[in-house]
Parts: sequence; structure tokens; C-alpha cells
Amino acid sequence: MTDGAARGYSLPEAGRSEVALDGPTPPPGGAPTGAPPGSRARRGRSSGRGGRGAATAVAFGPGRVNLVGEHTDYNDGLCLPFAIELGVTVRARQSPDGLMRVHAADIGSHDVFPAAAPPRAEGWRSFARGVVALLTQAGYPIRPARLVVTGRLPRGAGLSSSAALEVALALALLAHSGHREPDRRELARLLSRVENEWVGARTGLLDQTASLYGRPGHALCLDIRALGAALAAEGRAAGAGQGTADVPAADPPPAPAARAVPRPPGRWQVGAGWPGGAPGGPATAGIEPVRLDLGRWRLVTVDSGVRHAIAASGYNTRRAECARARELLGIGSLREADDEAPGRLPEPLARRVRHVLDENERVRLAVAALRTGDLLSLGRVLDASHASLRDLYEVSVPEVEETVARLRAAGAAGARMVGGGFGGSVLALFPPGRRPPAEAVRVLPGGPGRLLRR
Ligand code: GAF
Repeated sequence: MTDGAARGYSLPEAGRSEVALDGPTPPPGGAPTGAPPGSRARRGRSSGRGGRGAATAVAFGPGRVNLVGEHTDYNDGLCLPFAIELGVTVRARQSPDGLMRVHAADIGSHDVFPAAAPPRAEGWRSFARGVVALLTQAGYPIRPARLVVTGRLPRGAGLSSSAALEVALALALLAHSGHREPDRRELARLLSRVENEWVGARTGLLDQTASLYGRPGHALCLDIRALGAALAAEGRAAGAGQGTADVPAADPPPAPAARAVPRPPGRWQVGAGWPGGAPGGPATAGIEPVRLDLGRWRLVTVDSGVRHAIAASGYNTRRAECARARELLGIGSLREADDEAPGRLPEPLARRVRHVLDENERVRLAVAALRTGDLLSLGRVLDASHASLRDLYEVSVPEVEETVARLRAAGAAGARMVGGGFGGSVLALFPPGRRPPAEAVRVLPGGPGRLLRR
């Protein structure tokens, strides 16, 4: 990682110094594994305004893989991510001199800033500064701390090292400062604002929600509109999902030829909440765990080798295009767009909206495929999503295409780019008997961001 990296936090040498705390094993005394994040059982011990902080607080934030549902989160749509077992760990201890001191252990990089008023910075430094500033603003003043960051997630590889870092930072800092953990949906929003306001990437809620709500053995069907509506109904946040506050529309790029992606048939209702009666009550509306039972099949990721820095990539342009499409359609979010909406828009906006509509549908199809154990269909959904991201949303690059082709040639039943695009990793689903390439990394659904020690 360079100091100038716009987004995609990582510790490139972490593979050589993997921290024992990274991983799926819940710590002794950690949050009870049966309770969903955000439920009472998971909340911290001290008061919401800060009590006696922990002398040392250690927290883990997982990265994520998104099975399908790309570029739908900021359009109030559906996504199907899972938290992975790899992530970032942050250790917070008392600062000797009243300043925040951050040490990114594996890259030997440091930062020092006043906790009460962090100044702006570039690159990786903007994450810790932004988390401290926004937590303080939200009524969680942060005690000066010495922070050590370690981890194993590759930067810019589409596995959301940024959200992993933000989650680990927030959980460690809250515990160290003696604060009870806020509602995790609100925490996800706050951390997403770190990206928007401090890093310059107009990202949505997908990554932070996946990292905060991961559940071993499960993917999470996120309905961003339902999440926002539940928060609004509880008086916790204004508006519905993330599609309403946007950047101004950018000049649309020239339109290459569109390639139609077959619209998947059928509908499937999501939003039933946690199985067994939503133990977290309304706290879990819009977040539905879906068993990821792969049997002898394997999900792997392969890094395309192209780093993607979201703030600098076309991501913000895509988001602006969606905002413009909404404006032209006279709707508050693309979730309200009907099937004919693309026909009422100029290119490339029509293609962008077509992708969003189809991608929401693909999330429904993927959930249905997982429920029925139809992994061949899941593979086809991955392929269709990739084609749409390449041809309609236009966020692929040649190296990603080569990686997809290589994985398919190796026998993958489906392969697609993951994350914001313009580089990063490719996710592939391999049936039994087919061997992924040597550099492939198996990804398994792990638990949520959590305190490892306090
Ligand atoms: C990135 C963003 F951070 C997410 O909010 C999401 O939009 C994703 O790209 C694309 O689905 O990971």
C-alpha cells in the first residue's frame, strides 16, 4: 500500500505476519455467537456516552465477498454478500501524550493527530481520522489511543479491506473509550460516511453491513430499502436507503454498443428477517441470513492484479449516472423503477438502469438457488451478473476479463468480478472434481466484526 492509495486499505506484507487474532474463532469473553449483531446480547457494557474505557481493546473487522448484487446498494436494492474469515485487526491502548497515534504495523507507516479535531489527510490516514471524527460527532467522544493495525486482506482486491479497517477501528475505539456499541445499522451508515466524506468514495452500505453482520455458514440477503425504512420507522435515520443523497450527475461517457443480458425469470420475496422470528426484532429487518451450503463445491477468489481505488475510478461517475437517471425518471430511487424505465432514458443511462433492475432480480434468483441447493443455477447467475457488469454497467477491465476466462477454462460453473469494479478480484464457483488455479484463495463465510479483547 502506498500512502497515496485513495481507497482499499491493506497491509501488503500481512501474509508474512499473520496475526493470531485474525480469523473466525470467537474470543473468550467475546460476543455470544448466537446473538445477532445489534441485539441486546451483543451490546457493550458501559453507557452510551462513555464510561470507564478498556485499558486495551482489540477488535477484528472482516472483509467481504459479494455473491451477487453489485452496484445495487446505493440504488436501494438487493445484495447477497458474506463476511469472510480474513480481515483487519486493531489494537487500542492508552496514548502516552493525549494524541491519537496510529501504527500500520505491516507497512511501517504511522500517523499522529489530535483526537478531538482530526485534520484531513490523504490515503490510509483518512480512515482512522474519519472514524474518530465521525464517532465524536455522533456523540461518542474518542479517548486518545495508540492504535496498531494488522491484517491479511489484500488492498484494492475487491474484498473490502476498507470496511474491514473501519469496522475494526470503530469497535476498538468505542470499547477503549468506554462506549456501548451503537446500533450496528447506524454504525454501518457512519462508517460509510467515512468513505464518502473523508476518503472521497461515494460508496453505499454493502461492505460495512456485511462486515458488521457476517454470520458463519451464511450469506446475507440485504434489502437496503428495507434497512433504511426500518431505521426511519424507529426514528434513527432520515429517509429510506442510500439512493437519495447523491453527487451531481457527471457528463456521461460515450456509449459503446450494448449487449442484452437475458432477464432472469421469476420473483422471490426477501425481507423475512432472521429465521426463527427475528431475535433482534426490527433491528434486523432488511438483513436476512441465507444458508450457504456448498457441499463439495468451492467458492474461490483470484486477484486480477489490477488495484482498484474507488475514489479515483469510475465508481463515482456510475453513481452520478444513477442519480441522473432517477432525476429523469422522477423517482427517489432506482428501486422504484419499473421494467420499462430503461426505454425512457438516453444511453448510457438506460444500460445502467437495466443492470440495476436485472441485478436485483439476480439476487432473488441466487437466494432461491441457494435455498434449493441448485448450485449450477447459482453459477449461471454469477455469469449473468458478470456479463451485465461488463456490458451494461461497464466496470470491467481487460485483466478482469482474462481472469474470468481463465477461471471458466479451469472448469468454474460461474465467475464474476466482485466489488466496485475497474480491477480487483474475480469470484468463481467450482463444482466437485474441478480444480481452481493454484493462486485461487478459497473464501468461506465467517462471523461479524467483533471485539476480541477488552
Ligand atoms: C464497493 C462499494 F463500497 C459498495 O458500496 C458497493 O457499491 C460495491 O462497490 C459495488 O456493489 O464495494
